[in-house]
Amino acid sequence: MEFTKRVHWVLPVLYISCLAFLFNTNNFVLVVDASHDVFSEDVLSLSAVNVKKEHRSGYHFQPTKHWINDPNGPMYYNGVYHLFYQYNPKGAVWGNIVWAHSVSKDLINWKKVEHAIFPSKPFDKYGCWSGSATVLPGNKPVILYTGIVDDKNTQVQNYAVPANLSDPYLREWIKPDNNPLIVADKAINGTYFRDPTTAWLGKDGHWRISIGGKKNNRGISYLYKSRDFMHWVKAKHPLHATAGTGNWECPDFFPVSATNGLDTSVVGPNVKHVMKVSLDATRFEYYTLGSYDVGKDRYIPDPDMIDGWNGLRYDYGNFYASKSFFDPSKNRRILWGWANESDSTDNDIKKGWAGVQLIPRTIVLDPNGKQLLQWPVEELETLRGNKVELSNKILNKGENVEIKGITAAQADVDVTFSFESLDKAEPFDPSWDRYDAQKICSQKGSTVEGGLGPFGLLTLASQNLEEYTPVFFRVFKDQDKHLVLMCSDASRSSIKDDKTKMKDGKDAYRPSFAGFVNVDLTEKKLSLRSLIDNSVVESFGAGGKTCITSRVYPALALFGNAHLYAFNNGTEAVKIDSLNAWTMNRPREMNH
Ligand SMILES: *[C@@H]1O[C@H](CO)[C@@H](O)[C@H](O)[C@H]1NC(C)=O
Ligand SMILES: *[C@@H]1O[C@H](CO)[C@@H](O)[C@H](O)[C@H]1NC(C)=O
Ligand SMILES: *[C@@H]1O[C@H](CO)[C@@H](O)[C@H](O)[C@H]1NC(C)=O
Ligand SMILES: *[C@H]1O[C@@H](CO)[C@H](O)[C@@H](O)[C@@H]1NC(C)=O
Repeated sequence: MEFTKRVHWVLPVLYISCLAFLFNTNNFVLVVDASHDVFSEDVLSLSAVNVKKEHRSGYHFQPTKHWINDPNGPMYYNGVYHLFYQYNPKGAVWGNIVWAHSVSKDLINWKKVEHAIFPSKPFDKYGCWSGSATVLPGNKPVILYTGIVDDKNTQVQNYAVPANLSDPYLREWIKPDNNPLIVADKAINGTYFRDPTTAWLGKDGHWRISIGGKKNNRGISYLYKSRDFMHWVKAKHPLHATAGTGNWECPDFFPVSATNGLDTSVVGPNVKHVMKVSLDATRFEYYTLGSYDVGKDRYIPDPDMIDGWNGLRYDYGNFYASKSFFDPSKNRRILWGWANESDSTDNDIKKGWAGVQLIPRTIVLDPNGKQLLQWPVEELETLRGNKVELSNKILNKGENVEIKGITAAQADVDVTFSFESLDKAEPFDPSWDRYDAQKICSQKGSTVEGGLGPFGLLTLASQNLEEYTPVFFRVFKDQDKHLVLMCSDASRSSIKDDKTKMKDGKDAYRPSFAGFVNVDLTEKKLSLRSLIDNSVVESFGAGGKTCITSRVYPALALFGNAHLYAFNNGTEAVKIDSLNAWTMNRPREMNH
């Protein structure tokens, strides 16, 4: 993807080579609707002298310093997982992007190897942007990525192959001279033409890929076909397109089942397909479930799917530019997503780093056929250390219980709440926008007393609750059904006020992220798992039906001073049926 924004700030000329100005936001100048965040050379290459440890992740993937964004080309090859990612080797802002490369045998311990792809040829001289890997028959991996060929952001699609297939880590990648493989034709605006998917093989023996873009305000997933992977022809119709959605970045298209992962080429009467796009306009990721008409080579969302800004999201928080891959060693599909900082650019530069990759998630089809279920890969459990348990604990209105005995700043907590009745659920105000869960959560936060809920966890809490990030449920009654709202609310996450620091001049970005949970309440239970990691709170509601990630920067709840509570602020008592919480250890090896 391209790091674009609605509103862009560039540095004025006087600012260049004057580092003192870096921390003074007044020197930023507003430029509306440019295509890029533009930084001067000095900022692009500014290496923090001391990388700040505060708020760095303990077990989420993060390089030792500098900027990262999209995960690229994840794959499993000969017993090794490969993660490539967009990386600025020179500073903590977007720019100078290369494909950094790390390898792992367990998705948890990562070893950094040489950058795999970096600008060096006419077909990628101005940038090596996102793409995907495909393992071709004969066990031959190939990467497709977007190259930038000029200073106008013109995009083409290139390929790269390993220099030595016997190297277990595939350290070196070659970009052959017959690149670029695909250039935009006249019908395509070449500045909206990027992020090729993993290829899938049709019954006709032709490979297919999709590439994201837009025409006017219509988001498009272009379709290209090839017999030999080298010569690509645009199909008559796109794979999919939707009016009014704006530019599509990082499309992902793959089959799913309710039991296990499927290789990207699998089709069949009992297979559903997922079409995911990253919408540049909202900076969230949306998906629909549907069918792939192999005859017409078109994707058709199921009739009950919302195909647009009100649709299902992978995650209702800081989660973007994700990419999935099939892991044949465990027959599963794994999803990687990037979480940007909610911090200001000034703070990112001071910290010396920006961005983490979230914990890889296994994705399957919910047995109800209406959505996906996401769950942290099982390997994460190898990092679990000290454990505490709690069960059958009643929480009356206004009560909370501290979960002691773990490192609350770096923890995995899995809790199931139950309640006796749904009668006290508050009425759902008909004037609320059913699709703006975030707004409802910002009005009905954890401190606003309710009927059934709010109840959940207070993560990264300071001792006297001056700051905390609550992750909680609130149940509403809407005519004949109940609506379950899940919130991950950053609005009280830090007592430190950095209002002046946001580059758009707004208050610090502390959103009350929220989504609804399509869950059956017959058993009167709701479960919640949160992965807490210093500045990351990554949560999974009802077994992964609704996921929300928040990035937060506590001033008090740091390291050993962080606390974890379970709470209830609804008039209906809730019971903690069971709660298991673990201190999370650091991986032995993490990309150093
Ligand atoms: C390829 O990798 C293998 C295994 O690391 C190594 O033994 C061999 O020397 C490499 N070949 C070349 C041409 O570098
Ligand atoms: C392509 O998009 C860019 C960026 O919005 C715009 O400046 C340019 O005019 C477009 N080109 C064409 C041929 O429409
Ligand atoms: C519960 O509600 C009370 C009263 O509004 C408030 O003071 C308290 O902070 C709330 N608890 C939490 C955990 O938000
Ligand atoms: C992450 O950062 C916040 C604050 O700057 C922006 O508002 C988001 O749009 C951004 N998200 C992505 C995916 O870039």
